[in-house]
Amino acid sequence: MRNRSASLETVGSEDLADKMPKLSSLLVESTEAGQFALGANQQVTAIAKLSAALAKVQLDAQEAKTKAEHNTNDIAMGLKLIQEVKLEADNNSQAIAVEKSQIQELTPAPPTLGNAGFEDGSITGSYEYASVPEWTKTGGTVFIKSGCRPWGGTQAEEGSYFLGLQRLGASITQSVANHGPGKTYQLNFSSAKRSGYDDPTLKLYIDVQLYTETFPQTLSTSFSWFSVMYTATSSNVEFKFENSSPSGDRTLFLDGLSISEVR
Ligand SMILES: [Ca+2]
Repeated sequence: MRNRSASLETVGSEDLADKMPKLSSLLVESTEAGQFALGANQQVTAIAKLSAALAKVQLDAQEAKTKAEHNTNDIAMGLKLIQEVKLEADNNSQAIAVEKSQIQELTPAPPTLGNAGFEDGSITGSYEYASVPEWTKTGGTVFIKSGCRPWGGTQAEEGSYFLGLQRLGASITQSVANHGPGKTYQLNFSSAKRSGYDDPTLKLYIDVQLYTETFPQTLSTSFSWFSVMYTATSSNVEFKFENSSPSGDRTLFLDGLSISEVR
């Protein structure tokens, strides 16, 4: 669950100890998962964990207060529980009471393509056939420096490099997490063709579904923007760009990929 907590926004803060006796007892008795209700509509599943360090540090005091911040990975539904607990130790027993709880809503990190502008993978001053970090590739994938003469002098859409898928079957694939199931997104990319060669065609797959096999217009040797809408069915969505041209050198240029949510 990487990139889960990009930022925190407080949506509620109140003394919930009385409302969560079950959680309080869980904190004392075990580290098992507990499920409890918050308000009328919110159901939060939390694994109530107190770190060993917290207990060791505090339990030798007669009374101590501290704040326990639970691992965000243990909180379902994008909510984070922060609790202020009081730890008391007497001769025979150790007790932990929840004094104050605060619920924070995690703002999930947006789905983001890695190496989306192909700036990572080569430092060539002209062009270089290479694997593409963050992507799984097949066939001829070539990093091309912006303005490189042997590739027609095309300027990168962004940064210093763009990627060429040289022939039929050349492809790059990447799975991107952090989508909201059921939400609609737009995949944006910029594309161009190699100067002096026939037009390439593109197969764009999103979660195995073929979205397009040709471009809506003849590709230019200068980059142009394209976009495709899709609806996520799970957090992970796989993107595959594949050169589907007839045989011969019909290099397809890609640069400036991004994902934006459609609201
Ligand atoms: Ca670039």
